Amino acid sequence: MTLAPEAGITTGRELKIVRGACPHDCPDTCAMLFHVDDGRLVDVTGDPDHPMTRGGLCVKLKNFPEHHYQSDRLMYPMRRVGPKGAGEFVRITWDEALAEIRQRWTDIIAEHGSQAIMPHAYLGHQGVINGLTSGDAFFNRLGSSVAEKTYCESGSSTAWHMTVGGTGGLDIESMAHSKYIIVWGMNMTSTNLHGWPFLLKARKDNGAKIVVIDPVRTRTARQADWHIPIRPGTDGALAMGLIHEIIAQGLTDTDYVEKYTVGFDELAERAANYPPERVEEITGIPADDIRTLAREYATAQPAAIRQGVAIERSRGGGQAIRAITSLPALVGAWRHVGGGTMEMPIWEFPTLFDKICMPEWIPEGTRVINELDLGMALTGEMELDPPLKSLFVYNSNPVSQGPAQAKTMAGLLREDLFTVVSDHFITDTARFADLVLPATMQAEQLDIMVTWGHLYISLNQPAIEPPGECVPNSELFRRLARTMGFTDDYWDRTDEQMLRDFHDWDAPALAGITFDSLKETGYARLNVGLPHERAPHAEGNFPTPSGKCEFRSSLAEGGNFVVPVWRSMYAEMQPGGYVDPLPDYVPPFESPDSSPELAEKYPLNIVSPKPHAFLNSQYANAADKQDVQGEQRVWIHPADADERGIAAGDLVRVFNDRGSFSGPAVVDDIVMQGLVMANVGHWQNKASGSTVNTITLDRHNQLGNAGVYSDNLVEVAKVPDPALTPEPVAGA
Ligand SMILES: Nc1nc2c(c(=O)[nH]1)N[C@H]1C(S)=C(S)[C@@H](COP(=O)(O)OP(=O)(O)OC[C@H]3O[C@@H](n4cnc5c(=O)[nH]c(N)nc54)[C@H](O)[C@@H]3O)O[C@H]1N2
Ligand SMILES: Nc1nc2c(c(=O)[nH]1)N[C@H]1C(S)=C(S)[C@@H](COP(=O)(O)OP(=O)(O)OC[C@H]3O[C@@H](n4cnc5c(=O)[nH]c(N)nc54)[C@H](O)[C@@H]3O)O[C@H]1N2
Ligand code: SF4
Ligand SMILES: [Mo]
Repeated sequence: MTLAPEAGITTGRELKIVRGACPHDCPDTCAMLFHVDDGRLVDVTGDPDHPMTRGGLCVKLKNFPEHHYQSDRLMYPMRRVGPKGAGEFVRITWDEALAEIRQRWTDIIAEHGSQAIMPHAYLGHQGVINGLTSGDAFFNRLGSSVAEKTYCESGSSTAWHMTVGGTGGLDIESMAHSKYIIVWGMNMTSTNLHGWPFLLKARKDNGAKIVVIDPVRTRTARQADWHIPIRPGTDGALAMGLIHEIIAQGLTDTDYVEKYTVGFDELAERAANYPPERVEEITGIPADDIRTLAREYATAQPAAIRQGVAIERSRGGGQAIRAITSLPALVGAWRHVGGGTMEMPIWEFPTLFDKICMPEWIPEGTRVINELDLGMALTGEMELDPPLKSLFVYNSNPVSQGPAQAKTMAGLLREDLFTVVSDHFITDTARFADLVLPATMQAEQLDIMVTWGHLYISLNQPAIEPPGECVPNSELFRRLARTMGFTDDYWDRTDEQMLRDFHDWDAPALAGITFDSLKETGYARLNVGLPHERAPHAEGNFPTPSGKCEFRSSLAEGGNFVVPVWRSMYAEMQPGGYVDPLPDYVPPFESPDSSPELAEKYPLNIVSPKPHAFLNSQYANAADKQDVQGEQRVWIHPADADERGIAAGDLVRVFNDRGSFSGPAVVDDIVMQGLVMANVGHWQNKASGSTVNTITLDRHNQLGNAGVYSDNLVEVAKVPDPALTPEPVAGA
């Protein structure tokens, strides 16, 4: 929709405001207004009327127009001219780029078969036609290896589905009605900024207590009423301990449990193994605090739990989330508006992922390779027949965001690997490409944004022309389809037609909402009840096989399975694997407790949470965002620093057998003793070489195949003479 701005009347220039929505992998999915002056994007503001956005964008999206006009933006297809990894490219035409792709892929397919090609995508863009799944139909049609995408939320979503089914759960806006709120493993004031005011409102209006469970005294924890530091990867023990205490103190809602849950007796028996004293030993949380938390949580109804993604980032993360997701049913919190728990409400959106992804095009027997295994897959550590000969990366930056950074880079250096990367900039991954392709940004493209943080659907409309020869992912895959000779109707549709076809507009959640109405309003709340009256599980109604909250999961009987994030993945069932029917504490792969031998060499745990001023690795190449975020730093507790002769500001090296990175030390007790913290997202050329994921283990958590970014041991040492020991940068 184009509004009529008053300013346009006097100047005679064409001034317009176009409705859009933030493209990012962020729970807030803000409604935006693109301000355009004579074809140039001059401002991007938050929509003041949107109940979540309320007129404000975050620090990352401040200066969003400049992101579109950043001088190092990719505008044309480019071909590598220097050695792999050196980042030297020259401009070519789209025709040349597509012809080269056709030639290389045709040769690879003839010699090795199409499974020698692998796509790699994640949530660089979150839209329906440009996001996570935008290339799936193309690659399924090509018969490439299927890429399993479990960077984020797959552990949480698997646990969630096993326990309460595909429900949207508690609405963040309903939390304004809560009386007790646990923010568990989430740094909301950085990562869910527009959700936080609902918690503050609950505190102001209802005297709600806000509790934060986090190994770090984050900016969120500092604003809470109670910060409970916990050793990373031990949330399962705390949740089992809470279950134990709720039962032991006689605080269960027996009526709710009887009517609407399955497996209480077995859960109680399991939880009996977790008295507070044992949980204290595992988690580092005093036993009395565990008792108090259990009592307060059970009795101060409505009680809410906001679950963060960080809980899943350890070996037992999925099991921990099953235990946490069991808590509201145990105390009857779901009875109330503002009670229950929130993982992500994405499951309420009637997006037709099978129409988008076309899983029926996957040739029978096609192998699945998990994206987090990229390093292993490229270096031959994982035995693959045929080996991978080509990688197509879009919407993702695996060198920065994936585990085992050194291994991934070693794989990308392979001369016989044909790598294509579509992106906005020459990222740490694009640096290794043979071809790079330029992608559009949000003000230049059409898309529908669903979200994992609230219950509004939004339409992003293009406001300006794409610069140079940038194309949206939707068009990229249309071009590739034509290049590879695909003639299916799928590729004939315009972006608008795709968006119309990819939603179930007759679904109850979309009652009264049409594509055309979204053109006018920009966004609309799904028809799932209003925040002040919505209590979806007041009377059970869990979308599980039993219709109840399943403490004992019936899905576990099918063996290990991955609930597809956004229902877009194909490795859904991996029969045969044993899955515990009940939640439990599963110790981390790496911690002083669970791997004492390794801890002799590498005694410190590390967490690598989200940067405040970057969105994963995006914006980390912008000077104004770097000013806010600072460089890649290493937070360490004063006692641990003392032991190592480290003073504030010293350059330190963080290392384990997988690699090392370095940065100045921040000596501060905001991190627990025994823990270091370094934010993910920095670019290698801005940090001193490698970045935090160089130390990350490339294994998966037990449920959902998620990554284990919080499950790593390291040692930290002062760098004696920085000039003598620069960090290696592959290819440079
Ligand atoms: N500013 C900003 N916002 C973002 C993003 C960003 O990059 N920057 N990324 C977006 C994305 S993709 C996501 S998934 C979300 C994630 O947002 P969050 O869910 O907030 O996740 P993280 O920032 O990874 O970690 C949150 C907190 O968990 C703590 N933590 C780490 N390990 C553990 C653990 O084992 N147990 C417990 N209890 N706590 C632990 C960390 O110290 C950190 O403070 O944020 C989104 N929003
Ligand atoms: N150590 C550690 N590692 C982590 C995490 C952590 O907390 N700690 N978090 C994990 C999580 S939760 C996530 S979600 C992942 C995120 O991993 P990624 O999704 O890989 O993260 P981004 O940095 O957002 O990279 C996306 C890339 O897509 C590009 N892009 C954006 N829009 C478009 C588009 O429209 N078209 C194309 N072709 N490209 C586009 C961006 O420029 C960027 O380079 O990282 C994971 N890695
Ligand atoms: S990144 Fe998140 S908070 Fe920032 S503008 Fe986008 S949706 Fe809003
Ligand atoms: Mo994420």
